[in-house]
Amino acid sequence: MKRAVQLSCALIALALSSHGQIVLNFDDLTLNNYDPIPASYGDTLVANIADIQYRTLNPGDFSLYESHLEFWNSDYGDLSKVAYPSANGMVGEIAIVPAEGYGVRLVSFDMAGYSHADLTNTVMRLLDGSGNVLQNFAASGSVSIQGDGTGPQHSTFTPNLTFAGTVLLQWGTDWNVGLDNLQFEAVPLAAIPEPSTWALLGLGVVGVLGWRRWR
Ligand SMILES: [Ca+2]
Ligand SMILES: [Ca+2]
Ligand SMILES: [Ca+2]
Repeated sequence: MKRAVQLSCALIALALSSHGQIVLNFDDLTLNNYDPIPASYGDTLVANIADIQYRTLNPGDFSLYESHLEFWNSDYGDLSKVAYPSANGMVGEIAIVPAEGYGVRLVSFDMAGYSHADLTNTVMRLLDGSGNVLQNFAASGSVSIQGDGTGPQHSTFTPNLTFAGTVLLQWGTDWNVGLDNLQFEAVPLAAIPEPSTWALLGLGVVGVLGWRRWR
């Protein structure tokens, strides 16, 4: 029993360690404003991530509008080379699809308003591959995004969310809010405790304590 608990603790420590993180920043792309972000962009940048996908969605039902995001070089706050939805009023989406046996830890991302403007997202959330909301930043209706230089010239969000499958980031509906510096990594499924695992671990700790007391 004790050995099992130590093993579980070791796996949890692995889940919390940081290694193999990537920052998707679009900075190595040479494109014109309004160009689509290539569908293959970022696919080979990090081990154990099978695919990164870019989409623009309709705002009402989140159905597909176009199978890409667009690229802009500058003036989204102090960010350069950013991604934004392909039409105004739409929702941008990036999907991080892990390889078999892996999940995703989404560490952080930056957003800023064009052109050097403070704006708002009315949609900003993380979802799993089935469309279940994992985290809703706009639960109160909107999220302020910096950009005008009065205060920070961009906003940084640090969800640090680990999930045992595909993670989607959606934001909108103003195409003058751009995304940059999306930081994430692949995490082995074995290192991602599920709620039931936590419960078993708790029982294990109780068991060890009980065993010690009995001794
Ligand atoms: Ca891709
Ligand atoms: Ca960039
Ligand atoms: Ca400001």
